[in-house]
Amino acid sequence: AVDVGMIRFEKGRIYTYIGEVVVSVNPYRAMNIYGRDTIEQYKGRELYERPPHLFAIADAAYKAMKRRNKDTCIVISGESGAGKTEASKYIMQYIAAITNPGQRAEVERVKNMLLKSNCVLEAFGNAKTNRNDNSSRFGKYMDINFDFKGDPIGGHINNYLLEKSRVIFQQEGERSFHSFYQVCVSVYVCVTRQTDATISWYTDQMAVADAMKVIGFTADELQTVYKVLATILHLGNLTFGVDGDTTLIENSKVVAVIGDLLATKEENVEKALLYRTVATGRDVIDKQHTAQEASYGRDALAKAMYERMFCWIVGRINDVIEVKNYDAKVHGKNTVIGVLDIYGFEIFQNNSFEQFCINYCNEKLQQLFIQLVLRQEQEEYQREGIPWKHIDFFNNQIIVDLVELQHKGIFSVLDEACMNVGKVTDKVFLQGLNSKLANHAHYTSRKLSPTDKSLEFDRDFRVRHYAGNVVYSVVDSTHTLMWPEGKLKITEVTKRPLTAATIFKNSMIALVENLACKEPYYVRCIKPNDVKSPLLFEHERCRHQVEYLGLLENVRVRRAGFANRQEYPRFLQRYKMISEFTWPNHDLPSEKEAVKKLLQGCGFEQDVAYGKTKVFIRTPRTLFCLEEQRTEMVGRIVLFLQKVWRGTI
Ligand code: AOV
Ligand code: MG
Repeated sequence: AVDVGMIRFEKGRIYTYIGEVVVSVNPYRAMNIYGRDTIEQYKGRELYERPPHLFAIADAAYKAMKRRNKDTCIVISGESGAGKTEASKYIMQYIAAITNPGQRAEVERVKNMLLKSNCVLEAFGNAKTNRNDNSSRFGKYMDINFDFKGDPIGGHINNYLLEKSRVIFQQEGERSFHSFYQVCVSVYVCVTRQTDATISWYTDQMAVADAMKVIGFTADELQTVYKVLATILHLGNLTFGVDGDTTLIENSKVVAVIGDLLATKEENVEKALLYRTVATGRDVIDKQHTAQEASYGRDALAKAMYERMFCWIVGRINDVIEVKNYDAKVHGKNTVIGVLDIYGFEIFQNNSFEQFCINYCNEKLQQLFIQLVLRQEQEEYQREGIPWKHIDFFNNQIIVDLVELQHKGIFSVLDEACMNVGKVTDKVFLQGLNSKLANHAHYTSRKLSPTDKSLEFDRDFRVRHYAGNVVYSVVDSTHTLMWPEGKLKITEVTKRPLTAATIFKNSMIALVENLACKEPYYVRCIKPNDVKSPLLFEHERCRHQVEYLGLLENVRVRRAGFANRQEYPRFLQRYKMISEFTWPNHDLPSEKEAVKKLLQGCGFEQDVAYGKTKVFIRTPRTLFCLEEQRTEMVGRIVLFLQKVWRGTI
């Protein structure tokens, strides 16, 4: 399978099907296969009528939605840098291109907004990492709503856990979110000499500002966004010291700048950074931070500001793309195509809470793939009355449980630790994990594997994920998470706000439930090498991905089953000219009987099975033969008609 992949990659054929799953290998170069002419080739076609392409899967999802009134979703998965975000954009472009033939102004407006939102979200939610120069640092699920005509009338974006720690810290070779460089360079380009790099940030910034204006952000709102970005940058310059018993800010000029940006007095900024408010009985008092606490607070503030701004931007986009004035009674059911583009599985030098969430998210999606692809397949054979023998999969449910199980899972242990902040340290948290998970096949730490020097005592634990082993560091995790996520009023006796871990877990469970009730289409992205090369197909690396993505089992299910299936009328319409029994018309009692007769006549009887509504074809070769014969016949028929026309017959 991998060899075939390599040959296809070298020939520039980056898409391959396993059944209805598209496998995509990142070409790392511009491909001339997304233009208007290609779109036309795929529009309204069946999957097997054209070479494999993202457009075909987008069309299949669209057709299913339109013809059968079903909500569908396209789930794009693969590790960091494999090409998910690019794929999601091509899919959206395709859907935009094939809809609204009537050019209705309102629909055009909606399409424009949906497309423009990508640019804005990427500016604020993507960053350069060591795995991908434009890595998504948030998860994104976008619903596109369609009216009864099949035209987009709105949408909704759900965003998942932004990797906000990036605002204050980046690993070697990485960067913060694009937005910071764009805003800085805009100032810079106006006052000083320009280089290619600055020009590119500058033009990006112009494009983002333009997209934001189109979406409906006012000039004031844009200014506010820039001020928040500037505030965060200045916060990063603040340092704290001590004088006797008092903690103080060493560079008070920065405080003045921040006060200016936030339109508040310097004293307020100082107070916010140097004190915390605590409730003692009925009284509320201000307690001074130590210098270290103050710098933790500063970082937490910077992260929270960025995250809230990001969520606010998503919210503003949702306001304008939300479906308005749709009356189901008049217009019929409003259907949905969901497109999921999340952060891919990743392993860094240092992996912390956020990598843990990202990788857990990928486990959840893998679980969904296993269930749905197998379930769909089995259900289809059952429904159609075709005999079927079960095929085994590695089931990663065990790893999902390791993370999310009540009372025993890693998130639960973390939540408990966060309940007792102050008393529970990172070390105690790790001990908690060790005692609860000592016997888990996918969990270990230095205490449990004393000879394993790759793990540090009191700092690391390792999870054997479906896609590889990842060592996570617990340092600062309880600290990072103790900042409450919900709204909290200090004097009220409130329930504990949910922790970031619980919020994320709940959002993932809801996401998977939502996807599971739609008809899913899959794009499985493969990263051919780690150096972003258009020429290099690293065999072992690809083999590994094929393995963990479950593609081999996917192929096996397909092999044991049938590569292709088509409803009888459709099949007959396409191939009837190759058989004397069916061309130009047949006199058999049903289309099913006609298809049987046709296939018997061609000698394909051994390679097919007849279901209740569909004919199942085992090997793709049979389909190719049918296609060839059809092409030949069409040629002959055309020739014949030409002769009739010229009067030579
Ligand atoms: P990702 O979304 O899967 O990673 P991207 O979609 O950002 O990965 O792809 C990474 C880079 O690969 C892009 O910036 C392009 O340079 C290149 N690339 C991907 N797909 C194509 C394509 N079809 N044609 C040409 N170049 C492509 V992450 O967001 O990191 O998980 O969190
Ligand atoms: Mg991405």
